[in-house]
Amino acid sequence: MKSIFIILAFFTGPIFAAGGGDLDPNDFVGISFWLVTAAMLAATVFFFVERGDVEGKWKTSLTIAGLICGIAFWHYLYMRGVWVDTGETPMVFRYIDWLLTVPLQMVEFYLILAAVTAVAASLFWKLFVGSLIMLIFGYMGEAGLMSALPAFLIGCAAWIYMIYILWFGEGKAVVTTTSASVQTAYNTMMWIIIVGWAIYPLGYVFGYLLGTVDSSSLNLIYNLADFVNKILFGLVIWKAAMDEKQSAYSN
Ligand SMILES: *C/C=C(C)/C=C/C=C(C)/C=C/C1=C(C)CCCC1(C)C
Repeated sequence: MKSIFIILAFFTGPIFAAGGGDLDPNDFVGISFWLVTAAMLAATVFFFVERGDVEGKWKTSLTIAGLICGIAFWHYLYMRGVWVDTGETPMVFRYIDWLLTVPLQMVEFYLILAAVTAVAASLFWKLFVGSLIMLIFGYMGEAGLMSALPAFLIGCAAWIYMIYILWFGEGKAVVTTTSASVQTAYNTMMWIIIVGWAIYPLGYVFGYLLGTVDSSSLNLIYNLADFVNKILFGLVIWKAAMDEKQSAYSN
């Protein structure tokens, strides 16, 4: 019953969203906005419905995965509108979305660890500050508040710092002692942060660092990146929860 309300709420959401109803069939960037919007909605519903089917300690993680995709869905409705109506990059919506969803992904990392072991809150705060620095400098570079290249390099340094913390720092030390499914989830999330997240700076390079500003490449690559990183990230957690349930039954 509860899930029916959730599904209804998400299907009525678009009524309140911005315009941009006329999609040009040749506008492949606009179409990518449209596709990712639909995928985010589907993923949101999926994570909220599946939440009821996993063990207690995974429930909050799936809730957060659903929130991340739901927040992105909401922003994509508007981003598509800006792109279709003006042909311009919906930069402010994009960064507001990231500012909300990236810290939530850091909460996910923290929860996965906290579900199985004692983990210092400082781990979360380091990741949180790292992600803020990465996004603030990315924004300054894109908005022209700072030269594109130095802003990019500082953003990359913050990203690498986060990888370091998770791979060699507190994160790694704790996860070696935990259950197999948690360990697999953690490692896969690590690879998403390294390989999946690398798509974003790639978008920035194509968008801003090759001479002229190329908003088509920028938005196309960012849309692909969001699709991979938000949906896949949640699916990894969902799969770990399912694997653990399976092995509990077979014991
Ligand atoms: C759901 C949204 C996510 C996971 C957004 C992630 C964004 C990034 C990893 C952005 C990275 C950037 C750099 C590493 C350098 C500066 C430019 C950015 C902000 C695009």
